[in-house]
Amino acid sequence: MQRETVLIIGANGQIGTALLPRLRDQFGSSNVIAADLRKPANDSGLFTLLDATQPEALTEVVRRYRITQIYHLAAILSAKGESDPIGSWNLNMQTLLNVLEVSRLHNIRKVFVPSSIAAFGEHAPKYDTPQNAYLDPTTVYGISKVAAENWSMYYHKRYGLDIRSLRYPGVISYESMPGGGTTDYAVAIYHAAVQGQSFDCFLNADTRLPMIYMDDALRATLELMDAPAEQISVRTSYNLAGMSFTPAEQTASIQAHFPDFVTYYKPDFRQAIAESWPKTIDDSVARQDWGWKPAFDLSRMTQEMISNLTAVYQPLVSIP
Ligand code: NAD
Ligand code: AKB
Repeated sequence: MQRETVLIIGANGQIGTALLPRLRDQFGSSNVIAADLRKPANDSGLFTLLDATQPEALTEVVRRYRITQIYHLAAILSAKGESDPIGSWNLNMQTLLNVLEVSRLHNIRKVFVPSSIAAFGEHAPKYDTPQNAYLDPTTVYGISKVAAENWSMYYHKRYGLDIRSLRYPGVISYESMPGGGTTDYAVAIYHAAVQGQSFDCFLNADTRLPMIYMDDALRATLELMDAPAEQISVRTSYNLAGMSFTPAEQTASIQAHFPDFVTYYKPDFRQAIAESWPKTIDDSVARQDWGWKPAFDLSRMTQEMISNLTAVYQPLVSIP
């Protein structure tokens, strides 16, 4: 079997922080190289500084470590992207095109480039949004995801690149804070609850969105990447579902643990973004092709988030 050497670009982000240890378990620590704009504070594994907008720098890393697989996680997310549309487009597209080109020129065996529920817009059905729904996103982030899906398909068809992708819902995790998305509230709410604080939610109480617990998101990623190529029928990006809930339902699930917990609803510009996205996702193609099945529902996720964040905050709270 060929030895694999894996590069994770954007390794310090919300997903990279949690994916890195899983890839180290799978491939061995000396075969996984984390790359980002800044060095992580609490990780002593193999790391290289990399600005993935710079093609020569990316090529140098791929050559130096003899990379065979790339997980490309660097991006500007939906809410942050709206403060600088052209800058966000440039970053999202330049890093993607650099990854595609270096992969083509250096015979990278497998590439993972995530998409998002943000690829959908006003004319996709809001419930059970199908795999092949119309894609007319309202954010620059969503536009960049649709473009990335099409570029991925192009490199697969034209050059035979084995590139795979998931349309992640909002990912919820305790390992690190999310990086500027519309679904960030669904992580921040747990941090407030565990610290005994109330929570100001930037979406309305009844705004239903598709979400997924990090554990499920990572398992989906690794299962997709491990699936035999002939089972992959979608080379744009697979719909992926975990659960769907509203801020009010999430608040109620937290109140089962902290009865006094209160959420105040103060919608801002992110409300319009959330309303343009699906409410529930039909992921039947992923289920059929490579056997996807989520394990976490809202109450199980809430239990895990509270238990893990309590372990994080307890020592801090008890310091006099
Ligand atoms: P994040 O914002 O938390 O992390 C992105 C990382 O990329 C950061 O550490 C950042 O420093 C790094 N980065 C930015 N520009 C870079 C550059 N030029 N060169 C190298 N690194 C750079 O994002 P995330 O939440 O971890 O998301 C990872 C991927 O998954 C993104 O493509 C995102 O669109 C996608 N996704 C995430 C979610 C979610 O809920 N987290 C949902 C859907 C899709
Ligand atoms: C965001 O809210 O921008 C991300 C996503 C769903 O892509 N979490």
